[in-house]
Amino acid sequence: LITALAGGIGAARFLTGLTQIVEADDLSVIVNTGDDIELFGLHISPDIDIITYTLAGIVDEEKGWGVRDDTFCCLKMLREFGEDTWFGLGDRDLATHLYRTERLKQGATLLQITDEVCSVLGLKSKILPMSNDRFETRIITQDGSVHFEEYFVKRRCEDDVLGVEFVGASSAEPAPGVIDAILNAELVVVCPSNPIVSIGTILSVAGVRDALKRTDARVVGVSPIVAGAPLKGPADKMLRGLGFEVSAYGVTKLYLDFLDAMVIDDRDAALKGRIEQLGLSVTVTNTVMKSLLDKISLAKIVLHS
Ligand code: FO1
Repeated sequence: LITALAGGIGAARFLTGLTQIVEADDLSVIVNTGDDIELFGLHISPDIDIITYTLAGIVDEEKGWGVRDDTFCCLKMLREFGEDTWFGLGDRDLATHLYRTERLKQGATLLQITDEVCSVLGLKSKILPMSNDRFETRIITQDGSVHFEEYFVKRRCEDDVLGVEFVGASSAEPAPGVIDAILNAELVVVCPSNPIVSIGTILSVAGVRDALKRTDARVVGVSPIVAGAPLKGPADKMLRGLGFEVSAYGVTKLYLDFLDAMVIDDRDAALKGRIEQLGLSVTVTNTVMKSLLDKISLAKIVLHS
């Protein structure tokens, strides 16, 4: 049994490789819900959808999010009505948000709805929202606090990150199955996702960090930072803004209390000794996943780290 901790695009790429070499029903993925946002009255769970669409083989691979070949007619019409349409909601993708919102109104939990969507899309792996409870990541900028997606998409990560807020973290319970997925796994993989706003959110949910420390599973991290920068997204700005070293070493230190091994990129080979001195084993390999072969090779290395 393998359990992965995942954010959005980086994790989805890695999991594409992993699902080529392990049985899909041996895999559970605990997904960040801190990016969840309400727009036009709809509950949107960007990371859950990215992982679901990717594992279902329907993601728009070029963008890394949304449904392949989607159209944007609804959004265009909303724009004509004068609405602010900074978040790209495709027509097929909107069906997921409409369904989720309707089911939430009927009293279903995020986990139940995720199960339903996965079942319709034929997914064999278990996708677990980190929590059924409201959780919202907000970024403190010079203009005040903004929702993570507003910082990320609307403001294009241009603000300096003065702080990060996890609204709801103190009361968020892990979704049913999250703690068991960590405790019952043989391997836990911390995907190459943003250590603050994708993995940090999951770690802030009650009991998750403790389960990672207690589990007998081997816990392996994959660094999302390569040669001092993330391949995509604002992880460098965030780490720097919060006073952490922007490197595979800095990421390792954030996970040190529960990690057994770390996988870092060839370009960071010089950091191997320093990370090993923290007391864990380090594998150096290509972590930049361009082709399917890159994804599979990395997954194989992680399985044997
Ligand atoms: N990312 C963007 O850069 N621009 C968008 O307009 C956008 C829309 C979007 C819609 C649905 C969805 O599931 C994801 C979407 N994303 C978009 C990706 C998302 O903002 C981020 O990649 C994650 O939240 C970070 O993990």
